[in-house]
Amino acid sequence: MIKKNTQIRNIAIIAHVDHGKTTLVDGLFRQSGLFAKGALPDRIMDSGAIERERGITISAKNCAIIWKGIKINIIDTPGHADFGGEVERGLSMVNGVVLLVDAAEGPLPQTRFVLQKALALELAVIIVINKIDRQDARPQEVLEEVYDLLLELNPDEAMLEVPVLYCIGRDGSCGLDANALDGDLHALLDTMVAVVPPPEYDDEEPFQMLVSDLGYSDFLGRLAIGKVINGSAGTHDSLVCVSEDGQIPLRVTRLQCYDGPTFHETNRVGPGDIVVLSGVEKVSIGDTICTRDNPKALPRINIDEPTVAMQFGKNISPLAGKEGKHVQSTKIYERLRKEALQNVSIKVERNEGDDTVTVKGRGEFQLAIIVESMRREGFELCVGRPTIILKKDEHGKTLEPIEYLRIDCPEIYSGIIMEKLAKRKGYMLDITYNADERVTMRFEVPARALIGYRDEFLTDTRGNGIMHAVLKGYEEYRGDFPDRFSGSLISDRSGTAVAYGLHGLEARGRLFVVPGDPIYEGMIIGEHNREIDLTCNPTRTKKLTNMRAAGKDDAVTLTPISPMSLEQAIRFVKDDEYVEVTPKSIRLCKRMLTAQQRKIHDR
Ligand SMILES: Nc1nc2c(ncn2[C@@H]2O[C@H](COP(=O)(O)OP(=O)(O)OP(=O)(O)O)[C@@H](O)[C@H]2O)c(=O)[nH]1
Ligand SMILES: [Mg+2]
Repeated sequence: MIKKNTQIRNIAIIAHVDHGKTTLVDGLFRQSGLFAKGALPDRIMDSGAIERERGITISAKNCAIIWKGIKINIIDTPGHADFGGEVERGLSMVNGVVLLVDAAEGPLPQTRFVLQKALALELAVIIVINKIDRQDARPQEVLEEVYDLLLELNPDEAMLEVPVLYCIGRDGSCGLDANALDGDLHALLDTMVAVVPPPEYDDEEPFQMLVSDLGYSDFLGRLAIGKVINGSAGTHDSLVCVSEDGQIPLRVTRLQCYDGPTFHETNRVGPGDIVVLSGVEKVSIGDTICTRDNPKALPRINIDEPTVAMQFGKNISPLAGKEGKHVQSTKIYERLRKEALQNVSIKVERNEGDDTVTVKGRGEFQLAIIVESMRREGFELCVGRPTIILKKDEHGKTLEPIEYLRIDCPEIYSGIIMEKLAKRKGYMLDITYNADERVTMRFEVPARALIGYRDEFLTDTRGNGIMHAVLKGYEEYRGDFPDRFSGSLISDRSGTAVAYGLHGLEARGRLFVVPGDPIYEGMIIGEHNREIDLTCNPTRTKKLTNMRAAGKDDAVTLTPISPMSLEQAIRFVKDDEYVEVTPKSIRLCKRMLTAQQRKIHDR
């Protein structure tokens, strides 16, 4: 018989990036009496080092609070589109979502993506118009926009009955009336309990748990995290993990449940709860853990396909091995394979013949974060330019993803933007002239155009432009255009960069190195003004004559350079170039280091 576990609610918080999900979870912790204000750092769920540094959520994480005797398991999800797989994974555990929408920005592309996923799973929705303390907040207009989006995604009048709350997540305050908040978050918690259905289970089925996340503890080893769909299990039970390639017997060594941002041990777990089970080493996300007598796999979690691919390989530079401790390609492959176990939206394929690995994911930012984690762990590696994964239709025609791109910027920059997007096979749809001499332009552009263009856009608009892209769909390939409309300045020898040599090159383009930097043959030391590559000698010193003293002539003044971030470097390199990444340095180089090799290849 189908029953309900009325003691539990499972809820995910979803939104576009930065709309305040993680901050709201802090507020919910405080409201439930877990922590007093100021007792903990802000955004406690952003526990990863990179998450804290960048102030963004990268992986979806579970936590739990007790509200009026009911346990609410909450999943804080990331809002950045590249981590969309994490949202899909998180939604596999819940019956309802809180859709946060920034009261000034309104619904943005990722709001649509996450809401679409939630509606497809028929989850209960609670709308929270957040950050109504913003000076530019326009809560009523934003609510209308959210209704429009809801009705567009699900044209059913019932959508207008969805509960709406107004909120200042940062102050831990919400209410039904935007002009009179309650001063706390009880209304949101009450709504969660009232609106989100409790998890259902079949009391005739034996234990079944769907693994939706993996963790690791030095003490307990691998942790399988997920929702108990049916039945119950206790510590020391003998169970089986049904994976894609067979059944793995296991004995439960420990069971834990979420308690605030951490967990507590328990002897028995029941249906509907989200639990942490230890005792199985070889487990993947999507596996079912169930009884040995009646092993029945649940449907695996559905995740959208990867859209971007990037090559990872060992560091080919002559400076390899000086700054990192893991340098061999087998180590790199092993590390990436482990990543794919934890990270449902990435796929890792070893390339026969050339010792490299292709990693496929949902965006170049997601892949850059993997590179960043690896360099912090002491890896050295080379990575190539991210490329968009193309598809073929049933007639064998090549298709590519096309994005709707919305740009908002001062009118004076509209010309250069139109010109650059036209060169990248983008079509303009319309332009509106707004107040304060700004324009809103809409384009359809190939996704591959946006990889390098984002950085140029920021430079071209002096940081005054905003762009948002959302996938339109796959269309016929629009033809080739260069990855980048400039060439590279390539060092023709190894040595050390010298002020005199660099000064002579400044007229040729934008330099990436400063005097004293180590240089090697094939290293890219700058961006050439023209479309072709130029080899040069950045180690050149002034010829000494017996007439003058050397010291005086070396005192040239160079234009200051801003070092490239890892993400900028990845988006900058062309197909035949690599980014060399070590724990301490980011350098760029040609895949073929010597001029001779490159010449032979070009013939
Ligand atoms: N004005 C205002 N700012 C807020 C409020 N809540 C959060 N913020 C700010 O919004 C920014 C983003 O907050 P987060 O909680 O990290 O947003 P998020 O939705 O978790 O972001 P991602 O997980 O990266 O998608 C931070 O700078 C917060 O301080 C609020 O109620 N009012
Ligand atoms: Mg967050």
